[in-house]
Amino acid sequence: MASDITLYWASGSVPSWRAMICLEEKGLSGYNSKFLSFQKGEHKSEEVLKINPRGQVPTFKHGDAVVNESLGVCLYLENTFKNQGIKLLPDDPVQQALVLQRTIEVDNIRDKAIGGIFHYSLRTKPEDRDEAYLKGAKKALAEELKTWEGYLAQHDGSYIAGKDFTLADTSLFPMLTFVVRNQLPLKERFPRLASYYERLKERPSVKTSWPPHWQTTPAPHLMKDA
Ligand SMILES: N[C@@H](CCC(=O)N[C@@H](CS)C(=O)NCC(=O)O)C(=O)O
Repeated sequence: MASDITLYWASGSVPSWRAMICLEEKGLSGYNSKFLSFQKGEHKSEEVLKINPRGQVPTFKHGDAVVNESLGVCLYLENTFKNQGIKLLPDDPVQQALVLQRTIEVDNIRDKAIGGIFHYSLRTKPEDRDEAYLKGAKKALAEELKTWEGYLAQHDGSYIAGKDFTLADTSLFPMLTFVVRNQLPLKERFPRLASYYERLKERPSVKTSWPPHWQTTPAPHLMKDA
């Protein structure tokens, strides 16, 4: 039951958003939603550290079951609420493997966008930034997105692992939104990804769980020239 579930999450956390989309897709929108403020350090509170020693989000509880990795949370939800809401993992082993592959491959975008560009830019003073490094990092991100543009071409631009919405979309969409928010010119460079983004952003599970501060606070234009 949704009321037995608690999700600790933070606004702007891509993995938190993935878990939230999965909860919505599985028809569990009545879960206990515990918003944590990074600014106030609430993710390091005793309540969170007790069940997640890293003090990270998302942190998830369902009765006595505790799951801390966002992918673990989504797989747990799919297995526990198999016959409820949207089926996130197909039964066919070949299709399932593709969905899992795409789901895990999203880490390549994360490493390039968040690790390679976002964290570097925010943690390095403008005068200390290595512009040649940043240029290379942006090129690597653009190359990565080209691969995803190609994936969409294989499926007539519907969903990222085929004709149905799956776990892979719950992983890709939040990450893609992060990139769009940082002003990467998706429409000009990656038209299939751009129309995928436009379509999925209207999905009810996505709209209800959109990170609140992303609706009100602009991001630095870190990927404008990627
Ligand atoms: N692999 C984890 C990543 C979790 C993670 O890195 N969460 C970040 C926010 S996006 C966090 O809580 N950072 C605070 C910290 O590490 O202290 C997952 O997918 O759930």
